[in-house]
Amino acid sequence: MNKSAAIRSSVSKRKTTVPEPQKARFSTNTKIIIGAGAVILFLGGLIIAAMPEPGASKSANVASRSTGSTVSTSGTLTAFATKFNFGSIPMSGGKVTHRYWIKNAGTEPLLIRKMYTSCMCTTAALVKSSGKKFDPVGMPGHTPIPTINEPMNPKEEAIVEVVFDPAAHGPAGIGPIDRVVTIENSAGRPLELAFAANVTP
Ligand SMILES: [Cu+2]
Repeated sequence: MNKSAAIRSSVSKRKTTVPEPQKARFSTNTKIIIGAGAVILFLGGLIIAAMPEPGASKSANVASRSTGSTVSTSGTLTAFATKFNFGSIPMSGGKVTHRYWIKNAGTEPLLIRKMYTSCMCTTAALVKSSGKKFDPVGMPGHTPIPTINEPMNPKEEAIVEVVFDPAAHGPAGIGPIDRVVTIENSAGRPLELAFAANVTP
C-alpha cells in the first residue's frame, strides 16, 4: 500500500502547489483517483491470486480418499451411439459386424462386469484400447457368460464388436430384427447397445 500512499501524497502536493482552473484540476484528480484505485485493485488481485484455495483442494482429497478402496458407483459407462441399423442384409450374405465405441465418462474407474446378447444369432466381444480382445459372448443359457471384471479408467474408451449372423435362425429369421447387447458394469445401470436389420431371403 506504499505506492497508493505515495500517489495520494503527490496528489495533495500538486493540489497545493500548482494552481489550476477548477475544471482542469477536477479531471486531473479524477484520473489520479482512478489510477490509485486501479493500483489497489491490482494489488488486491495479486493477493487473492497468490492465496491458496484450501476449500477446493480439501474437498478433492476427501472425494478421492472416500472412494479409494471401493469401486465407483458414480462413474458412467456411455456409448458414442447406442443404436445401429444394418439395413437390409441377405440371409445368404454371411455375418455382419458393427463396432460400438464405449467410454467411461465418469471421474472414477469402473469395472465391466459381464456382457451378453439378447439372442443366439448375435455375439459381442470387448476390445480394449490396448488391443486386448476378449472372447465373444452370446446369449445367456445358450453360451456361458463369464464375469470379466475388466477395469476402465476415467475417459478410457473401448470397442464392443458385435457380430450378427442373419442365417442363424434359418428362413424363420427373415424379416425385421432387433437385438440388444447388455453390458453390466459397476458404475450403475447396464449399458444397452441395440441394433436392427432387415433380413432378406
Ligand atoms: Cu437371434
